[in-house]
Amino acid sequence: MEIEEVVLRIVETKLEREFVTSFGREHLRRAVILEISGEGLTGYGECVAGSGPWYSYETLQTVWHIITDYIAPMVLKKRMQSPDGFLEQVGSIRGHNMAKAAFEMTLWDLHAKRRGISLSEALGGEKDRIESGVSLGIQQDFDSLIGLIEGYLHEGYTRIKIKIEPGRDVETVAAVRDRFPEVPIMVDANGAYTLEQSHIFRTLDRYDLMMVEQPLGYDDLSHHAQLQRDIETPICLDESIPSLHRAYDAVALGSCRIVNIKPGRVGGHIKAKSIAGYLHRNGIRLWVGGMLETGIGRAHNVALASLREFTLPNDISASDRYYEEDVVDPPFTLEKDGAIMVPTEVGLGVEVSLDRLDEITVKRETLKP
Ligand code: OSB
Ligand code: MG
Repeated sequence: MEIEEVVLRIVETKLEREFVTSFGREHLRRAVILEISGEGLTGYGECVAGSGPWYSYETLQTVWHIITDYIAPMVLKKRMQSPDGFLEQVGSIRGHNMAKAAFEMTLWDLHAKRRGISLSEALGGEKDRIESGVSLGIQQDFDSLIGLIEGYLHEGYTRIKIKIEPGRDVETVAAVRDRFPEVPIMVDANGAYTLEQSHIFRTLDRYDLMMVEQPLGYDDLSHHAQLQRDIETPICLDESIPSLHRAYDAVALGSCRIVNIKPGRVGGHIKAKSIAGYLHRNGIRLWVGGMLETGIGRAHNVALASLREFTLPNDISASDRYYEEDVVDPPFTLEKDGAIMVPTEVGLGVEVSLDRLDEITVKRETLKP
């Protein structure tokens, strides 16, 4: 099909609750949203790049630049049978996975709509519901953390992820474990520690955590391998796995036992599927991570998580955990058993509310061949 138009926007929306990690705090979420149209159909996608280069070097502005100045000119005017050819078309662009992923994922929605099937089906998903966990930012004090966890457990979430950083780790985990002896708990350090601090993770071994996510630096696979040999708790990598080649390295070195795959981090759905397939065959357990997406990005993550390789609870929570009003209708909600249903309608399977999108748009540009 011919791509006739690409619309880029930056949207800005307030998070229900400030999100604090070892690399920063966020109250307003800004994101690039993409619309790609052709033959009377429109696909939607969302870019996971943040306002600053903290989680990754990409930012809203680098994504805007790479898409408008490089990706769109390479792709507009070209006939596109399916998203398969896209990565090859933009293969001369080094890195910038988040920009590529946003475009590729938008093409997947368009492709599924053209075939008249759901995105989950287009990707080869088999599950009709996915397991939902919740990720909590660093809190001011134990009481607010405990109170927050109580609330989420009451809502039905079956796994709690707590962000940690040096100085707010062992005591926090001990307090939470003491209050909730049976709840599946994991921690995420977003790369805030070094191998010299291994003793902290040896101590955390006492608290029966499901995993510790990204304890060491984002580019440090060999130290993760040393740490994994030293502790019992499985290490889960997030930032350290941006590509299939890093996945090969992590398996070869023994850097982790679990990986959190974010399609936006690895360059889109096709890359996510190939990394998931490889890791699954090599005994690494998987789940789908999140980046505080609006309903558009969430719908993409839900579709990916419906593949059978993803066996652990995902960082995909209900819409109201992130935003008072989502940009999709219906919003994502939690079932009684803590699951999220995989939409079965065509494409993303949820309606994108253009009115809501316009309300929160702060910048917009239309590109045509
Ligand atoms: O490390 O998983 C992370 C959000 C922004 C940047 C990095 C991370 C996160 C989360 C949020 O943990 C998970 C979610 O979207 O529910
Ligand atoms: Mg993480």
